[in-house]
Amino acid sequence: MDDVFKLGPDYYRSPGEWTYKGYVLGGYNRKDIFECPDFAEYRVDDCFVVSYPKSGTTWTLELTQLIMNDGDPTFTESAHHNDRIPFLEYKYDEFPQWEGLGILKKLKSPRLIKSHLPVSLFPKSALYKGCKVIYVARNPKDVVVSYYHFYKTTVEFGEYGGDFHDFLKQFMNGKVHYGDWFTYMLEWWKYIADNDILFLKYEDMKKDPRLATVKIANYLNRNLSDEVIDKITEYCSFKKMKKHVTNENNEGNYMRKGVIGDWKKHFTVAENEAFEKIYNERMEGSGLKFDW
Ligand code: PPS
Repeated sequence: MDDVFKLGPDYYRSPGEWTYKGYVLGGYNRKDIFECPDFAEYRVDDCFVVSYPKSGTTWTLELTQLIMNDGDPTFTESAHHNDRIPFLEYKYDEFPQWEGLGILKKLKSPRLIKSHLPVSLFPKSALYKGCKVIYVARNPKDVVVSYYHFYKTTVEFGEYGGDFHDFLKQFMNGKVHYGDWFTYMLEWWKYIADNDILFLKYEDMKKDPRLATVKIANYLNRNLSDEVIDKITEYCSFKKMKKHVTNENNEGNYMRKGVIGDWKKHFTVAENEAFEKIYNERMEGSGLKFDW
């Protein structure tokens, strides 16, 4: 690791943090999801939206839920997104109402599920069953910026009080929830190449949000009119979503800025150079490119 990202032994650890097979996980990640992957009784028409945190998960979930409901926002507007979209591996004493499996079991099919699990920890039964999986990726410089702001404002992360530069070191050393971005991304990327998974990039969604809606609808075999596609896309614009997704507890941290390139306001020149070097080494040969 480049000196720029050298991490001391007293780096930040969030409450209840633990490690499983090399992946750092949060106190809100249930431990039994890996040992007993079948207990959610996955259904063939379940649809997962999977991503490394801060990559556009919430946006993709909202689009997908509206598509599943043919553009009707009644269900979307009925509750905060945490109450209507189960976060599979979430279980936290302070917010028992958001236990992912509890919500999942109450839902009617087809069910929409959020997960940040790396592919090696993802429930195999869901993958073998042929459940739909939509994977959304984002350029990691913007991911780490978004993650830093989320760590600062989120109870489950202990409301991190350090600065961005220390947080970047932790990120580059894989010492944040869900671990090393490069390992996570490359594992999923390999799996995506051989399986029927819809792969989306945050930056493409920003540049052509309507196309993202069309891609998700096609993947889910939903035949929607142009008018409904337009309506869903517009409903999920950053401005509109900020109004209907945030609540008092989470004001600002799910819907912060919603732009490409905010990293330019956070990285120093030296950090950017060191990041580029590591990025090129780690991603070499993957064929995966991002807009920065
Ligand atoms: S989480 O907590 O991991 O589920 O977060 P996630 O939803 O993956 O990522 C949050 C970032 O996505 C931005 N966002 C959007 N950008 C553009 N358009 C829409 N509709 C949208 N919805 C969410 C959100 O603002 C976070 O990025 P940052 O850079 O922090 O603004």
